[in-house]
Amino acid sequence: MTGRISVVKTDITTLAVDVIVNAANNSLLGGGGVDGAIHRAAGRELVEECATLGGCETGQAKITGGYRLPARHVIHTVGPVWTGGDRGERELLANCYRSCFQIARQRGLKTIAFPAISCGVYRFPVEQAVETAVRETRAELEANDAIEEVIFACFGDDIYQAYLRALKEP
Ligand code: AR6
Repeated sequence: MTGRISVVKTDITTLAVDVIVNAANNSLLGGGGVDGAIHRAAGRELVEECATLGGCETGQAKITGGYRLPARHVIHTVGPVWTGGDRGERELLANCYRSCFQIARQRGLKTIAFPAISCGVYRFPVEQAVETAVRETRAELEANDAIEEVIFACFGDDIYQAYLRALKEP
């Protein structure tokens, strides 16, 4: 299973995969962090398509084209803001991964790259977020042979190391 999971230190906007995931906000109209980077690299057609989508609820996901990105598509998902863990944050984050995989399955997308959803401005504890990402990805790969590769794109060393640790766990 781990053979289909890669952890790389990279800017997600450089990846030529079927789809990259954006850690967006409920408006889907852009923002800072990875969201800002994806919108800058994709060009203004991306925000124009996003504006037709009517926003997105936390834990859900919506797909657009990739425009000037090397990736063919972008799945925009909205992670939870961490407020201590008693407002369903863990389940909402798991729902983000499930929603993204559901779209990938429906569209036949085989290579998918994730940023560390909610681990920046939304302040989700990194170890717990990474554990959720790995658990949901393993469950998907077990159930879905069609996905060829899942890449965890890490911007910082702390997140990169956290993924390596989580993937060592059975
Ligand atoms: N490639 C890969 N990872 C990146 C990149 C990049 N180019 N840029 C940042 N990261 P964040 P969130 C990492 O804050 O916590 C936005 O304003 C970053 O180091 O982008 O889900 C949205 O509009 C961190 O590990 O997303 C929302 O309002 C991870 O991506 C809000 O931020 C996520 O950090 C969403 O907050």
